[in-house]
Amino acid sequence: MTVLTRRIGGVQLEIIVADITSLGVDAIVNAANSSLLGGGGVDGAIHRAAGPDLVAECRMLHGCKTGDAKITKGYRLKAAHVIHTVGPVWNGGTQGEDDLLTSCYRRSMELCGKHKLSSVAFPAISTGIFRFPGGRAAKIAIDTTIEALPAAPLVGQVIFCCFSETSAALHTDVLARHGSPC
Ligand code: AR6
Repeated sequence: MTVLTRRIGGVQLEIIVADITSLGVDAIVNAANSSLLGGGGVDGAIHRAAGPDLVAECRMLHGCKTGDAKITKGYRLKAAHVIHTVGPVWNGGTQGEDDLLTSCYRRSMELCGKHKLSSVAFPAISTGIFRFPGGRAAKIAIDTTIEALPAAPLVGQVIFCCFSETSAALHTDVLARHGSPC
């Protein structure tokens, strides 16, 4: 379900409520852990939908630091690629959590640029098992992604794929202040 669509230059930014594993975009972003070997939440759902070849490729990546991102193929997913990023665990906000979450979105967009991707979908990184406050995370997600659009010049569609109406409302508050209606 599409909640809000905005246009910035040639880029369409959308907030939707959906299961990210169902999306046929160039890349879906995974809120992974530093092992990259799977887990719960959206990470578990992506690995289940992609099948066992995904974890086999992930094993060859030798993990990922918090705030960084790595790319694999999408295997049985409709998405051609998965960008695995590791968000921070929320510890009250004094352990560099904002900067690390910012880095997740920036590094993911840089990978979109490097691999010449044209569409990408993000989940609300760190806001589940890692307990990052949803409103604070939504502002970082949208502001950082918009700032990073020049790093991914072929991207024409960015989806913020929320898993609840509450999360979508938090993202809508932020995105409504940017760009123009479609
Ligand atoms: N589609 C879209 N969003 C989803 C889906 C889905 N299928 N499933 C959950 N979400 P979380 P984190 C939302 O916990 O907080 C794993 O064990 C969810 O509602 O998946 O970054 C990893 O291995 C929330 O809004 O990720 C790590 O150990 C958002 O996705 C750890 O969890 C992120 O929630 C990462 O925790």
